Order: sequence, then structure tokens, then C-alpha cells
Amino acid sequence: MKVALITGITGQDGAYLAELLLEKGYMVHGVKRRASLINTERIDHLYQDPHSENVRFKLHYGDMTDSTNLIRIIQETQPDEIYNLAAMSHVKVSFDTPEYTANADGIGTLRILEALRILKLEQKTRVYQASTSELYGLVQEVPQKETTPFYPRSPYAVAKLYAYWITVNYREAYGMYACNGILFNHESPLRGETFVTRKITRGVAAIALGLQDKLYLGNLDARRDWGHAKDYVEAMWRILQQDTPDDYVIATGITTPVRDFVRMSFAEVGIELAFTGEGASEVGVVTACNNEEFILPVGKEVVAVDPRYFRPTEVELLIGDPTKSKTKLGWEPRYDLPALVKEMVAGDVELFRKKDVTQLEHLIG
Ligand code: NDP
Ligand code: GDR
Repeated sequence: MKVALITGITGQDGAYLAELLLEKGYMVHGVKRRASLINTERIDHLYQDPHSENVRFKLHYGDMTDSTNLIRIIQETQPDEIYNLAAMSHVKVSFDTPEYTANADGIGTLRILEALRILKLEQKTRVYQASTSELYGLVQEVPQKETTPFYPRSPYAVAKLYAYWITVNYREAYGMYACNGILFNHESPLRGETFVTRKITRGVAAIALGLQDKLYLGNLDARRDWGHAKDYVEAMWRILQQDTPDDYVIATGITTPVRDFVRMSFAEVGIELAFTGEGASEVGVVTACNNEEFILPVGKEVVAVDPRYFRPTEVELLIGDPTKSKTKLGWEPRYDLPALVKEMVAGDVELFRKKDVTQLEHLIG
């Protein structure tokens, strides 16, 4: 039985990847950091009673900023594959916590690689590093591919730049099977609530159900290449199954402005929007309501821009070229953006029907 260790198992990708690897027959170990509240909601359905026989899913307390526990967990679990997904992953928040972000996202990757050397596992264990399209930052070339120069635009992206290169360096210096997946944005109903897609689909659901008045957003002009997390964790696994280690862009090749994601999400509940005004004065106004259940008056302002969500330096345009991953990994996304939006909006409408969550407009992110 193959053994995998996933850091960041409680996150969006960790949950989908754990599910995929369990389906493939792996023994899955996950690193979970201690929190004052239990935050295993995304993986609770995978939990197996440690007292039962043939347990294939196990969590270990650990933190990317603590070498000692990473070394101990790797020694105990002797993984064939490590998926390093743990990170302070919010770009805007990285401007508020730059040193911590560098430590967890940058040096954290070094800690994993060095632990493998210390434990003499560098020839046995394959490493997947969760690299990101944020590395491209300020546009140098479109679409962005494996050879496009990097120009990071946030403390998060700079930390991930270190992680990218230290992964390449350990591969070249020590012959390790260590790879970067340069993943473009990927979303799902499990997406963290303060990333823009989920913030929008939650806002739409709450507004439609009369729980929230207005959705406040930042830069509506930013364009992202959005895919579905389920497709992207499949690519992570494929990256570690090749004969030789390499780095791959994982993307759909289609880019969409935030504004259009908002429109598409409202359209899912039968509400048509028009945007008027510019920059911080732009608003989204209801122009038609085609749903008997979710009734909103024509002319109601449901979206507004709040400059506090602007970033000190922004990444305006991301669009990936997935040719290499399609050719070499045989990877192909199954979801398109309309299917993703549909699933996310339906998920949040369902969620808010069950619980009465208020004060959503105060979400920071
Ligand atoms: P999430 O924010 O949903 O999950 C991040 C995970 O990392 C959580 O399990 C979190 O734990 C854990 N974590 C954070 N800090 C630490 C730490 N110091 N020690 C241990 N664990 C920690 O991210 P995603 O699942 O969306 O992304 C997975 C990875 O892929 C991240 O590295 C991200 O930067 C990267 N990435 C994501 C993309 C995307 O579009 N989703 C695109 C490209 C790259 P907790 O639950 O306790 O917060
Ligand atoms: P991103 O994702 O920064 O691309 O990083 P996010 O969803 O946070 O932002 C995407 C774009 O939307 C704009 N935006 C807003 N963003 C947020 N969060 N909240 C808002 O209210 C808002 N309004 C507009 C942003 O300015 C930005 O341009 C994600 C993370 O998952 C990273 O970890 C990962 O590496 C990259 O995707 C690829």
C-alpha cells in the first residue's frame, strides 16, 4: 500500500486530495495544526476510528513553522509521497502577516525537503510543492506557461517563489523527485469563505434568501483563470506518477473578470445585474428578477466596491497555458466555469437554507 503525507489536509485541496488518494487505495496521513476550535469540517467524512482495524486515514498535529514535528511525523509515517499543501494562502492577508507567511510558505517547504535528507528518505519520498500562478504576478507574457518569467506581487507570492526554487534546487542538487505544480486559481463549494469566488457565491445566496443586503468587493476588473479543485488535485497526483520529476502549469486556459463571476452567480438564482459607475464608485444593480422564490426589486443595489479590499499591489491578469500538462500528464479538466459557478451557488443556497448566518457583509478578505 502506498503511503501519502498531506500537509494542509484541513484545507480545500487537502480534503479533495485525501478523498482521491483514499479512493486509489493509499494510506493517507495528514498534518493538522492545533486550533482552539475543531476545524476538520472538510475532512470529517473521511475520519476513521483509530481503534478500528485497517485504518487508512490518520491525522497528526504539526505546523510548518516547526521542524521538529515535521521530522518526527515524516520519520513515523515513512511516506512514499508528500503533498506540501499547507500555507497561509490568502494573498491580501499576506500583506498583514508577511514574516509569518515567509516562514510557513517559504521556509516551511525547506523544512520538508531538509527533513527528508536528515532522515535519508530523499531517494524514497516524492515531493509535490503547491506552487501558484501568483508567481507570474505582473504580466510578462500571456498565456503564462512553465517558461514565463516570474514577477511576484505580494509577500505570499514572494514566499512561494522561494518554495518554488528550493524545490527545483533540491531536485537538481540531490536528485530528489521533487516537483512544482504551478496551479492557477481553483475553487469549489469547499473554498475558504474569504476568497473572492466563495465570498461571491455566499453573498449571492444570502442576498437571495434575504439574509444580507449587499455584497462588498474589491477590484472587479481582475481576471482569473478559474478551475475546479477536484480536477486540480487529480493533476497533483499525476505529477508524482511520472518517470522523471518536472514542473507543470495546471490551468483551464480561459480567463474571466471578477465582475463576470458576480454576474454569473446572480444569474444562477434568476437575478440579472447591470454594473454602473467606475472604480470605487461602481455598483451592481438588479435589472430583472426571474425567480419566484428569490424576489428582489428591480433597481436595488446589491453589489458595491469597498476599497479596503484593494491590494497594495495587484495581479490583474492570469491566464494559463496547460499544454504541457495535457500532453505529458494526460490531464484534462472536467469542469468548466459555468458548472463550477452552478455547484458553488447551489451549495451556498443549500447551506443558508439550513443555518441562519447573518452579518456576512463583515467578512474580511
Ligand atoms: P487553504 O487555505 O484552503 O488551506 C491551507 C491549509 O494549510 C489548511 O489546512 C491550513 O490549516 C494549513 N496551514 C496553514 N498554515 C499552516 C501552518 N503554519 N502549519 C500547518 N498547516 C498550515 O488552501 P488551498 O487548499 O486552497 O490551497 C492549498 C495549497 O495550494 C496552498 O499552499 C495554496 O497556497 C496553494 N495554491 C492554491 C491555489 C488555489 O487556487 N486554491 C492555487 C495555487 C496554489 P487550517 O485549516 O488550520 O487553517
Ligand atoms: P487570489 O484569490 O488572490 O487570486 O489567490 P482571491 O480569490 O483572494 O482574489 C482573486 C481576485 O479577486 C479580487 N477581488 C477580491 N478578492 C477577495 N479575496 N475579496 C474581495 O472582496 C475581492 N474583490 C475583488 C482580488 O483583488 C484578486 O484580484 C488565490 C489563492 O488561493 C492563492 O493561495 C493562490 O495561490 C492563487 O489563488 C492562485
